[in-house]
Amino acid sequence: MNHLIDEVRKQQPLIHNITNQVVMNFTANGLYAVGAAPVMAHAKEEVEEMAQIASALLLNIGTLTKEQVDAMVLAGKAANQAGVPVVLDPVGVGATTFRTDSAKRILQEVNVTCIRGNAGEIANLAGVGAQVRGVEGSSDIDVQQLASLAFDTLQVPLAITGEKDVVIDKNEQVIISNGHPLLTKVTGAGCLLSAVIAAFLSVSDKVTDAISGALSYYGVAAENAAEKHQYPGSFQIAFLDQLFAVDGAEVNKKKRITRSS
Ligand code: ATP
Ligand code: TZP
Ligand code: MG
Ligand code: MG
Repeated sequence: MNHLIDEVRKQQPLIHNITNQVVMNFTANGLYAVGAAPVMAHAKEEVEEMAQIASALLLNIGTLTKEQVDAMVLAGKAANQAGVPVVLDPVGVGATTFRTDSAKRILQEVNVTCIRGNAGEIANLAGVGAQVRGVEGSSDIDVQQLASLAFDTLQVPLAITGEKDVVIDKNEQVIISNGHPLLTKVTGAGCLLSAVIAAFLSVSDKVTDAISGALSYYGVAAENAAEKHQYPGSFQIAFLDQLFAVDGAEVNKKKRITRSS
């Protein structure tokens, strides 16, 4: 079966990003490397129009303000009306009340297609045991059990990423064990991943296939980059290069995925 990365490259989807100030440039370059077209648009005066012409919308609360959260809700509702998939990256949820309340507000007002976060963020969103320190988070609960608990509470397909990634919806749980620890030394590795998931969602109707396809592709690119570069600076550049270089055949060969229903 063809891997969805090849379909992303064929369709070159336009990804509307309302994202944080730390990762905007990395996200735009990463989406270009993947084969998608990025646009960053945050103003409340234009987000609805942009979301409706986009192939997918990313909402990332990494450097949120009240005005930006209002814009995210406007964009999300417009995307919902137009049938455009929406990804939420709840950066730092649990670190402050404002972050937690804002992510919950978005989930209440917008029909989100996928939530992607680390274990601490997802555990906080779901109201189960979690530690979050700034934008980094973990949970004491086994990650597969956490995924089930979080899905039961949130009722939104989600991806919990870390050493192994877990994707869950109402039908199945998928585990992807590609990736490399150097990704944790590059700021925005998670944020870009959420934008890449948005691109994959725009070319597939099956949500868990889109998310796990994005995760396996992203992990293989990181593994390739780490074969040649063991320091974060050169790894970051090599990773962008590998996002560009890796194709579906290579991902199909190297992906490590297990499924349970
Ligand atoms: P954090 O802020 O806690 O670093 P994040 O939002 O940056 O979280 P990560 O969970 O680090 O997101 O996920 C980003 C990518 O890094 C994913 O592809 C994930 O599989 C990969 N990754 C994270 N930790 C590891 C690890 N220890 N080994 C392999 N891959 C990892
Ligand atoms: N501070 C606010 S947003 C941000 C930081 C450091 C980027 C977080 O990126 P990621 O992808 O979650 O590591
Ligand atoms: Mg990170
Ligand atoms: Mg993150």
